[in-house]
Amino acid sequence: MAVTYRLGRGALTSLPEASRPAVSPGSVRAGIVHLGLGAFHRAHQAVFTEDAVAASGGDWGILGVAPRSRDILERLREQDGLYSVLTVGGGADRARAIGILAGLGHAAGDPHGVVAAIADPSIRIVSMTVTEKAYRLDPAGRLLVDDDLRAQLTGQAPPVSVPALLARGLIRRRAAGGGPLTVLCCDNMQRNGARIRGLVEQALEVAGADLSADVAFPSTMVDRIVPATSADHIRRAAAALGADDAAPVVAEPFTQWVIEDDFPGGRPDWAAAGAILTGDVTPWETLKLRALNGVHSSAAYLGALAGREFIADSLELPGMTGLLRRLIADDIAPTIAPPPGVTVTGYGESVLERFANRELGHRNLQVAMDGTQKLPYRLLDTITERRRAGAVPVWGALMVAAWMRFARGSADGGAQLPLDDPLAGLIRDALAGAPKTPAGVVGALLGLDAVFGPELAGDDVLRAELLRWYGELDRHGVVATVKGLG
Ligand code: CS2
Repeated sequence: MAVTYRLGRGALTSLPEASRPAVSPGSVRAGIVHLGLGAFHRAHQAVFTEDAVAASGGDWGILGVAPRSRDILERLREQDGLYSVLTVGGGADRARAIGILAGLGHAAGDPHGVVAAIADPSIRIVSMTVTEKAYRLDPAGRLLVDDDLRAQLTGQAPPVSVPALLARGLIRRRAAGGGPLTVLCCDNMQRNGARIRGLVEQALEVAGADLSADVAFPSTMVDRIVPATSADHIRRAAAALGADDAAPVVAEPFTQWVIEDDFPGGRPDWAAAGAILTGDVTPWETLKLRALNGVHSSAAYLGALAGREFIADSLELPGMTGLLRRLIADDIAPTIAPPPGVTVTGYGESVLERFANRELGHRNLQVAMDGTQKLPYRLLDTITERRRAGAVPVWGALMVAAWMRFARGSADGGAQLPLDDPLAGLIRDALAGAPKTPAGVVGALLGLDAVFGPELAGDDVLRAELLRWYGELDRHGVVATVKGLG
């Protein structure tokens, strides 16, 4: 009988050669504190960083901090910080163990330990993938400071939130002469660097401090589809690896990272790992947020309403790819000046191919969650720009109407849809106080200032278009509506 090993340092020599980490685990000292140990970071930045260190060296190990969940920490601890990335689609499964984690931390359990790590002079980058909602920003980009956050910022409560960890970490670092630092946001938000700078400045102000000149906030565009790991993925990772792994992540073959090159404390040689270092990320991030994420969310809302489980199923609805192509060509493309050598429609085609990767098992509901946080960057910016140009973004409006139907909490067939969103309470209150007619629902949701803002809410042309689509979806359902459009 074959012996099954558990992934860990002791099992490395038993792994197939192609599955072994590119660096020797534990041999690389930490130079990066990363907040957010979720699947995306482990399949993206961690891989780029391991490859960069393997190519060019440097003390750039990652101290991975889980904000809340202890579960992932325990699994990783039992495996000496090792986990595998299972790449699926376009051929046989491939699993590779990653050994760049140099330590593990827990923000909820030991916030002061995380603050101390941020202040440590050997750390020169603090990066994060904590999802949009963790930044507590309003649509205008202002930090929402409530009593709880104020207490965290002023030292009356433990700094467990992301703004408080950053602010208190920077204050302590400055006092200790920790040296230059880069704060690197790797979440899907437009101008993510500038946004985090604004957030940190505001948080420091509340804490009675200011930002030292040697902290940089470059923007980044991150891209790799990394769905939640399923039991099937765990089995497949073990088969590809020849060892059991309790913390694998699954990803598509494609990966891309575009980074604004502003690192006063130095950085790993990410270019050697295939990242693009540039002076201006804006064309890349606009392209990605609108032509990938905007299209992803659209497919997710329509697919979920039609009762489909996975993104790949949504794409198979008759008319769907044709409709998404129209969204890209008619509404999104005119708002984008793409990077040199890239066309928006060509990019859109590659995106649709990636979404069709059935092996990923990417659930519509996963992409649909946190809609109020995602919609602004993904669809509403496109709509705002088209309206300012005097155009009617017909397809964009359909997608927002689909979100509005999704927010009601039931699919076309009557099945319940969970509303997993930090503003779920506000949405429910708004809907409860409105007539159950299309005009009632559209009006109530457009009135959510935290999502739409006055410009869109006051736009009668957009309101009429939303109402028209909402009515179509209400009368005919997604399947019939999409079939007639693609
Ligand atoms: C997705 C993204 O879950 C979602 O909202 O749209 O996570 C998407 O898979 C990545 O941004 C791709 O890089």
